[in-house]
Amino acid sequence: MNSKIVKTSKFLSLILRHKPETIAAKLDSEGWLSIDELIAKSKTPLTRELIEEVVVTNDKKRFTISEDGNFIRASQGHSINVDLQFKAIEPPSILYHGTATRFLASILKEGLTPQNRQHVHLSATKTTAVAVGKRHGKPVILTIDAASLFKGGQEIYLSENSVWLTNAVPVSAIKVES
Ligand code: HQG
Repeated sequence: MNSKIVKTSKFLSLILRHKPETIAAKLDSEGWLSIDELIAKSKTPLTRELIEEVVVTNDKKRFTISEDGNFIRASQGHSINVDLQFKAIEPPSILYHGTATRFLASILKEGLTPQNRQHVHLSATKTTAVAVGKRHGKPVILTIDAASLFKGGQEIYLSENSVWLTNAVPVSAIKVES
């Protein structure tokens, strides 16, 4: 991806997941922002073509454009309070969470909690989990007993861009990969 696309993707993440107030914009309750408003308020040069290119080429498909083409939102990863109306579905029996070794003691004491985001993020593959963990330091993979969470009635969601999400994971459902 070229640097203009990467820069725009990071800008969209900031506005659509974390701080829309940076450009004095407000997301609706489901996280949508009008594309015209985004372009008008953005301080960096933004065009509809550039936005569409970011949406289509984004490695993790982080953003979605509404069916009518007028709105954009992030598919997951928010720290602000939005309701993406996820539907709970049955997860694979095992999911993975990549984290850094420095967080292990705390995680094994209190379980996984969303920290600054709305959900705990889980992956279907170890490879993704390693990449996620590396962002924080020396990676370590946790195996999550998603089947037992599901059987216990806990809601687990799959975002449009295939990230598994849940509210928290208790210590009893976590194993450290050796
Ligand atoms: C850790 C990226 C101490 C947790 C990725 C993680 C993902 C605890 C960190 C998405 C803890 C939070 C999310 C506890 C959890 N004590 N540490 N009790 N519970 N933690 O960035 O999962 O590129 O908010 O293990 O692909 O790393 O942004 O979450 O290390 O899907 O699209 O607290 O971000 O996607 O860090 O990553 P994050 P994450 P994007």
